[in-house]
Amino acid sequence: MYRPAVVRARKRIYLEPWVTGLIAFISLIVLAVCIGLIVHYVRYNQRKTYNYYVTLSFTSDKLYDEFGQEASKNFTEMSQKIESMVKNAFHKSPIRGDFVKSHVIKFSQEEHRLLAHMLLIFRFRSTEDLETINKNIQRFLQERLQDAVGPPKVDPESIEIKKINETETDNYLNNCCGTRRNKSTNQSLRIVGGTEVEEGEWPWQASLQWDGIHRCGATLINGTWLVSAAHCFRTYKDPARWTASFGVTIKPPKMKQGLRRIIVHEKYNYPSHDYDISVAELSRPVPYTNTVHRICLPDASHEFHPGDQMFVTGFGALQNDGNSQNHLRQVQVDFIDTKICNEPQAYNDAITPRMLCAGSLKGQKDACQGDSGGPLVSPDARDIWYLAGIVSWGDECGQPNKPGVYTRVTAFRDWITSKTGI
Ligand code: 4AZ
Repeated sequence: MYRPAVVRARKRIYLEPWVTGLIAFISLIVLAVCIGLIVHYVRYNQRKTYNYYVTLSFTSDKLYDEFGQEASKNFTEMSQKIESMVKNAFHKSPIRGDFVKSHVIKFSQEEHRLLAHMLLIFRFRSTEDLETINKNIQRFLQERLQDAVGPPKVDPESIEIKKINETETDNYLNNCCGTRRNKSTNQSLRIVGGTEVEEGEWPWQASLQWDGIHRCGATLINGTWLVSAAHCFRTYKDPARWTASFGVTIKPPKMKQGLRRIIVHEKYNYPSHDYDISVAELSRPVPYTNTVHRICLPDASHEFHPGDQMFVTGFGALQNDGNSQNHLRQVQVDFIDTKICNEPQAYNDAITPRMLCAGSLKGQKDACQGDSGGPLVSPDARDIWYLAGIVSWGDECGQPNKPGVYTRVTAFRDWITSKTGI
């Protein structure tokens, strides 16, 4: 059956020009309000870092001589107590969310007063007024430290705070031993095949080069002295042909310096590798920067334990008899008890009291050729890093039951002082 097609006429809506104008106007206003709100939200939530240099006087049951020396156990204990008192002072204040950290950089003794010098770091919303912020910080410190239980006991009236810029803060931190700026969270399994590190992660690492070719690692312990292994200098002795480079790549380096003097331990023994330690003096001091500065040396009495976090770093080979690397690598290793390391299936009593073992009994986490002389490091509770060992020897690299063997730095703490004054 035939059905006629139904053709519908389309209706067109014509808006009056003033209605179109009104809609456009309202749309523009809505858009402007949205942009305004977004800008306000971003600006309000953007936080800016504010750094302060704070000095405060305190009384203690300990004498200055007992805790004044940087990186000593007593220095760390006193710093930790004062840092947590300050942290707690802000934790009970309205600016607790803005507090980032407190860091003692040194102690001093002036006119029978003990002074702690510290950095305070905050992140405030950028809308807040500087004057008010400064006043509040001073007020909270004075009020809350008055009630803080000691020892040490802080004199609230003595607190002085001064705003400092980022460069000044960096300079203070770079002058402290064992501080790190750039910390990546990705952990590699081993130098053998592990990940490359970022600039500034291990700022004390040096590469020792003979006639421009990487031979060994070393660790910066102050502006002019490096610690390394004795065996690095067994056949290559002339300091004039050695250079030390700094930075995460050997080529190009961040800094390069000649060696003036090499001191090898008098009792170094080959092939047992006992007393495998040396110190080398740079021909000129290296200026401390975010990417080049010194590590802390542990007290002679310090004991590292299984379970302590440890890393070894180096430009060494990725596998036994492999080539050295241009880019620095890291590996997290476990401290291994000497008793276990001396068992027959491991090193069968070859580990002397001047050595320590680290790696993994399962293998794989290890240093290798070219890492020799470089640092095995461990952090304390304040996240300050210490030199625990010097890459020394091992049976190949990454083998099961054959962990890396390191020179035990605590056994040479006094020897290092006798040669370098550090
Ligand atoms: C070396 O020959 C070497 N697996 C360094 C470290 C280790 C082995 C050898 C540890 O420089």
